[in-house]
Amino acid sequence: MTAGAHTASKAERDLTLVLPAYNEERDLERGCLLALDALRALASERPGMRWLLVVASNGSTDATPRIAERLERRYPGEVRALVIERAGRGGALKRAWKTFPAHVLAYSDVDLSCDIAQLGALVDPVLEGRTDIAFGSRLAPGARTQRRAGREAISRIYNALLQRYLHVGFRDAQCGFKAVSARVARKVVPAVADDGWFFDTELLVRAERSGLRLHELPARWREDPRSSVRILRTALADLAGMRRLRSEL
Ligand SMILES: Nc1nc2c(ncn2[C@@H]2O[C@H](COP(=O)(O)OP(=O)(O)O)[C@@H](O)[C@H]2O)c(=O)[nH]1
Ligand SMILES: [Mg+2]
Repeated sequence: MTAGAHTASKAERDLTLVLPAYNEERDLERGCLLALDALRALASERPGMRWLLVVASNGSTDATPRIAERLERRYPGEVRALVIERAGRGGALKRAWKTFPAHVLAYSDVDLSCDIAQLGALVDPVLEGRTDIAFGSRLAPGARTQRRAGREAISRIYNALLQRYLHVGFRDAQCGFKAVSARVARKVVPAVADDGWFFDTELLVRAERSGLRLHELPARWREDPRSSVRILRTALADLAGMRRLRSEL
């Protein structure tokens, strides 16, 4: 580990990777096993690296929490299961990052739509102190993105609105593959009011406005057509979030 990483926080762990999970009984085990493989591979190339995989579920009505607890029992010291009362992906991430502190706090969608082989490329710039936030971007040059035309169009429109109305310098706020430093987790994450899907956007906008460094990683993204996003409701919440941020910042 570099000095940059160690001055960032007193946390003992180098990396906490969270899988936020909502009704994921079908995909959770597969996602967890592949994420474990990726973490072990990463650590084998970085001697002494300490990491933890956390499944953070809330609001699930299926077997997700039980599967997560089974995985925790099967992989002691490597997997932890966290069950949170209130629904929403952002709130789950906030809680998991706070409960399991590390020099780098990351998350990936359970369906691993963003190629988990990119984990090293995501976390290394933060671990080495070269950036404060790294995140997958499906709209950056060099990205390889497969998704339905409708989702692609909505994503492009949404990010164009962010550029126009909030003057952001990044291209894709919503990719489910992000990593932040312990400092961002301490200073910026608690200021993020949104606990749902807008959490990602608010985190990036607040970090950029605070003068922190953002690193966009061209994503290799293959959409899983199964989705928990309710498009209309989420789009309206995103617009309300944009309006709120514009008045607050
Ligand atoms: N903990 C938690 N995770 C959620 C919630 N809603 C969605 N997720 C997770 O967020 C990730 C992205 O969801 P997904 O349906 O794949 O979104 P999409 O790829 O944008 O269509 C998945 O890992 C979901 O399980 C929630 O309320 N709580
Ligand atoms: Mg998905």
